[in-house]
Parts: sequence; C-alpha cells; structure tokens
Amino acid sequence: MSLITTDKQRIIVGLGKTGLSVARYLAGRGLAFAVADTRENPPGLDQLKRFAPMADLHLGELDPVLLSKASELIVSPGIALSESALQTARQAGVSLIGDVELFAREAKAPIIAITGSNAKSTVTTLVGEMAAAAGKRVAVGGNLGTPALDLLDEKAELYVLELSSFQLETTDDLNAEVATVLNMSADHMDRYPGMVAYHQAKHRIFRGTRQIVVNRDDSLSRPLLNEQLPCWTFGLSRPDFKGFGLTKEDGEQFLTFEFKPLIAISELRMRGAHNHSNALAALALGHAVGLPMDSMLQTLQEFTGLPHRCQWVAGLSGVDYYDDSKATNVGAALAAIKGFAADCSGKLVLIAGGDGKGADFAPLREAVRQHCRAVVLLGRDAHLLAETLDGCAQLISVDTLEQAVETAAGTAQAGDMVLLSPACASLDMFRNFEERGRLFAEAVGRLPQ
Ligand code: UMA
Ligand code: ADP
Repeated sequence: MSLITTDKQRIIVGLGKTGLSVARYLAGRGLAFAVADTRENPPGLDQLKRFAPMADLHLGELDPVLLSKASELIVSPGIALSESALQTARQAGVSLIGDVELFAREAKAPIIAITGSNAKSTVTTLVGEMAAAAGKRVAVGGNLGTPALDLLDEKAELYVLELSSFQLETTDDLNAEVATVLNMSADHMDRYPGMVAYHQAKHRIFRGTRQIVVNRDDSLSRPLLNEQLPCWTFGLSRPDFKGFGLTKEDGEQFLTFEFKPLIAISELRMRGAHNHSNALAALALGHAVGLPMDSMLQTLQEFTGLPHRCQWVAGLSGVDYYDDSKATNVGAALAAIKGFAADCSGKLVLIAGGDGKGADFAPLREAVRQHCRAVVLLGRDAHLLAETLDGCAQLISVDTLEQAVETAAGTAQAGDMVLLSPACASLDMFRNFEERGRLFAEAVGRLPQ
C-alpha cells in the first residue's frame, strides 16, 4: 500500500471493531499494515476499504507462512492465541500484541483499568460518570463501547477502561494509575484450559500499575505480586484503613470509608448486595485518582444502573419482572439470585439457559434450592442445566423466550419475582444479550394485565 514502510511488517489479525480501530490508528500515523481475518466477509471490510483501500487483505483460514513473515501481529480479542497459525508465528519470533498494548504505549493521561468476571461495565460506567461529574475530561471504553485506540485524545485527563481477559492476554505493560480485578468466577471456559489460565490472563492488568484496588470478599482479586504498592480495598464487611465497606448505624446500612459513614444505601438507586459492592469499588477507584468524595456520592445517588443488568421491567399481578440478560455466566446469575432473594417477599422464578461456554453449573444448585420456586429453561445448554439443577426446584423446559415468559408468569405467585438471569451467553438464539433482554421485555409487555 502507499503508506510509509517502516522497519516493522504489521498484520492486523481480525477485522471486527478492534481490527478496524487498529487500522485507523496505524493509517492515521502513516504506517503500513496488512489485514487477515478468518471470515470471508468480516464486519469491518467496507469501512476499511474507504480509509485504507490499499491495505493487503487475507480472508479465510489464517496462513501460518504469511503470519510468520510479519514482525508484529496485532491480534483481535475474538481470536484465541492458541490458534495454530498464531502459535507458528510466535515460534518464528513474531511478536503478538493487542490494541490495548498499542493504546497503553500512546496514552498520556492516567488510566483506571477495570477487569473481573462480572460488574466490569457497571463499575466502568459509574467511575466514568463520577469523573465527568467532577469536571474531568474523561474517555471511557475498551471492552465496553468504544475500542481503546479510538479513545486516544491529546486533551484527555483520564481514561477509564473496561478490559476483558482476551484483551489482557495481548497486553504486556498497561502501566495503569490504578487497576482492579473486581471478582473472579469461571467464565469463557471454552477458551481457557482452566481457572488458572483465566486468572493469569486477568491479573496481567496489574503489570506496571501504580496503585491497586482489591475486593476483600474475593481473595482471587488480590494480585500475587506488587504487595508493596498503595492498596485500597472494598467489600461488604466493615472497612479498616484504606478500605471502603458497609457499616450499620441506628439500624440503617451505610457505605463507609475507613471509619466515616458516607451515604445510606437506601439513597442508592441500584439494588442488591452485588450493586453495593459495585458502588464501593467505584468509590475506591475514584478516590485512588483523587476524585472528590462529595461529587462521587452525588453521582452514586443518581446512577440507576445499566440496561439488562438487573433492570426492572414491569410489575403485573403482584409479580415484578427483572431483565438481567447480561448475566452471561454462572457467577453473575448467582449474584443476581442472591441479591434479589434478600429483597423479595416471595420466591424467584428464574429464566435461564443459552450457550453455557463450557461452564460447570453446580454453583447454582444451593441458591436455586433456597430461593427459586421454579426454573424455566431454554437454549442450547438447557439440558445441562436441567441435569445439574435436578431436585433443586421445579424445572420446566421451553423452546422460545416468549414461552419462557408465559410459563414463568403462570408459575409465579403474588410477591414473587420473575428474573431473566440466564447464566449463559445468548448467541445460540439471539444476536446478543441486548436483543435477548429486549425480547424478554416485549414478551412481558404482551402478558395479560
Ligand atoms: N472472529 C473470527 N475470525 C477472525 C476474527 C474474529 O471468526 O478472524 C470472530 C470471533 O471468534 C468472535 C467475533 O468474530 O466471535 C468477534 O471477534 P473480534 O475480535 O472481531 O471482536 P470485535 O468486534 O473486535 O469486538 C471486541 C470484543 N469482542 C470479543 O472480545 C469477542 C468486544 O467485546 C469489544 O466491545 C470490542 O472488541 C471493542 O473493544 C464484546 C464481548 O463479548 C462485547 N466481549 C467478551 C465479554 O464481554 O465477555 C470478552
Ligand atoms: P460485565 O461487564 O463484567 O459483564 P456488568 O456490569 O455488565 O458486568 O454486569 C453483568 C452481570 O453481572 C449483571 O447482569 C449481574 O447479573 C452480574 N453482577 C453485577 N455486579 C456483580 C458483582 N459485583 N458480582 C457478581 N455479579 C455481578
């Protein structure tokens, strides 16, 4: 192509959102690149042709010979590094990096880096809103919304990044101002050989960080190294020095920093213990970068949470319906079931199932036994859930989400909650979790009043 050819031969692997952002970044700097994608018609193709028509394109099965001739592969998160063509290239001495590594090399403003199995998007959005309310010029994105490289802005005063384990695998030195692994429970077990590999990927977020935020309720959130770094903690217990937590004053629960109550949880609009934990995590991250406490508390009071995360949909005949379509793994569904059970005068009717991504559903057994009147099952791995939950509650299998909603409505009694919290990805039946949540709400809307 007609761009500068430098010492490096770069190939962008993957032409989705990430690949396109990398292409824009390189083209913007006049650097030459080629693109490879296993798909014959990857989503970014038309856009790429508009701004980099001369880029060499290699579509279809990845070619190990071609990739091994590059000096650097910039690999998209949707492609496993274990792919044999990538492994061949690595063994040939090619360096494999990702978009977030490129971003970290370029970013001038401090980075708040957030990962975890669950709650990433909620905490990232909340911290972003806290920073904006405090008057900071803040850029928010990563795994959520805008890809990292598209956030780069000379005038940015702060970056808030949600990072997935896939993005962290290809990030060598993030050099964040403050980094956190919010929590750890099994996810993406179709992509990792086990929890150890998944844990190792997540913990790369701490590389080069100046401060850390740790979840006192989850020892797997604690970095194995860097113990001497300034460390802030959050958790649902009473806090100590440098800690955010919960305390009880005159029968009311408060979010508390060290020994000072900050705000009563009755003043928050997000519900459930897991969301109290999320609020505390956001306060700890914001405090670490010097955001003023008063303004953070004001934001907390206004924040209602994100769509499809434990979102209230309707109340019909004494039954509340909640959309938690974003609960795409077991840990998320577990947190939602426990969080709601504490608030519910009746029982839960859970709608679950979909693509289980190789997960073990056994951790759901006890919570279902204790809190669920029935579980309505759908999707590809419904039979696996049915085997695991056998004997814990009434189990009803259905074929469509519409049937699931009608069945749940017919089973629930006044005072109950119907909760769509699938513990599975949506991709076997829906375009994404947003579509699943939207269709759930529409089906609830069609129930007789
Ligand atoms: N793919 C191929 N062949 C290729 C490249 C990709 O078949 O050569 C497939 C992948 O297997 C995957 C899909 O295409 O199924 C998308 O992969 P991608 O790497 O092109 O994805 P992007 O469009 O760049 O989106 C990625 C993140 N997606 C994934 O990690 C799978 C988006 O997170 C993220 O918002 C975006 O970068 C910007 O940073 C989505 C996600 O599901 C929301 N993330 C996972 C999660 O949150 O659990 C990690
Ligand atoms: P992520 O971006 O990590 O998927 P989200 O903020 O989108 O996280 O929340 C996804 C789901 O995780 C929610 O729908 C809820 O079921 C669950 N969840 C939210 N907060 C927590 C938490 N602190 N611990 C465990 N699960 C949580």
